[in-house]
Amino acid sequence: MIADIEELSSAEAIERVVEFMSTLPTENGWNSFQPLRLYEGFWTFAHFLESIILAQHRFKPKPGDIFLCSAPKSGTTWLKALSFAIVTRNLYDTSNSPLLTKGPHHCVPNMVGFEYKPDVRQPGIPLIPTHAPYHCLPKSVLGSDDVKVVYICRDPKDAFVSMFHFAAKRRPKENEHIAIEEAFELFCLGRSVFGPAWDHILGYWKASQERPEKVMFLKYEELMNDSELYVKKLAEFIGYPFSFEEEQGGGMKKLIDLCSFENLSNLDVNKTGKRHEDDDEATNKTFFRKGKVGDWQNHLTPEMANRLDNIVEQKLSGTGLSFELNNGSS
Ligand code: PAP
Repeated sequence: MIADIEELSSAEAIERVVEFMSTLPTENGWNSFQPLRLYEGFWTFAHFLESIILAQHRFKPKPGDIFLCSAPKSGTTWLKALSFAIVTRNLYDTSNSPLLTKGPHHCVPNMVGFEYKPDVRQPGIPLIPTHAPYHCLPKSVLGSDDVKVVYICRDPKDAFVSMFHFAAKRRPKENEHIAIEEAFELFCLGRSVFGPAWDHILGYWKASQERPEKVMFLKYEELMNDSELYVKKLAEFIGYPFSFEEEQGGGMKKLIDLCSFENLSNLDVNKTGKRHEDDDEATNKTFFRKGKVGDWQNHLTPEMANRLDNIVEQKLSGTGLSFELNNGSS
């Protein structure tokens, strides 16, 4: 437990957090070069954790802030693109949106490096994305009536498969990638980035039940199945509702098309662009693979799928949440 870092200087706070992180349980995750640390019930990498802990204690919300939350590989890029397009649609149309020339992660950067930036928000854009579990959001946000939280989740089978491919692409070339069976075993034990996946989902699900006016819970599969319905709900929830004219005149549909997997993944910036200046190769494209519901069927055996389904079903039992839509047929 770390305490009393609210009033310290940035440098002192960072030092305290780094020192604290070195005391946390640490295990190899899916590779040996990026160990996972266990913090408040979740496994994650040190570079994520440092920002999460600092923000937990030191983040100052502004009225109108919107937190975009997700477990990795659950629709973060899509939610960022949609939310960015929604809140900036009075500044840009679909022919000059920054999304055409910058990746969604560039338009809406993560909170990583929280303490080093003068402001985590892009000028005029109240979107703050994070993979933090609900209970690890900034304390000032958990108690705030001014901040809205949107969470997107995805069937853990598809999220696992997506994460497995992502990790393979991002590993240093000299490192062999973990076998899918081994990664799956760790995932089922909860040992993955921001795992256990089901606890991440449940934290936000419960919060959305308790505070529906402040916490919105979306599913990747539902967004895919009926984009118009859920994008309309999203825009309303974050306080940027579509007008009747926008809805009927095709403005909303155009925005959905701009943010679709097909459109974004075919833009040059998302084929050859880098997320950070210091990346040595094109990284934007690693955020676009297939963009499908049910791709797990191509990578998991029926036994693996049953095992994960059973774990998730057991954990979600009695909560009112299920992934029944996501059987690969929707
Ligand atoms: P992140 O957590 O690292 O930011 P995230 O965006 O949550 O990743 O997940 C990436 C997945 O979303 C990929 O899924 P796949 O591996 O199963 O294909 C990616 O293809 C998918 N994705 C990215 N953009 C979109 C989009 N606009 N619409 C639908 N799916 C998308």
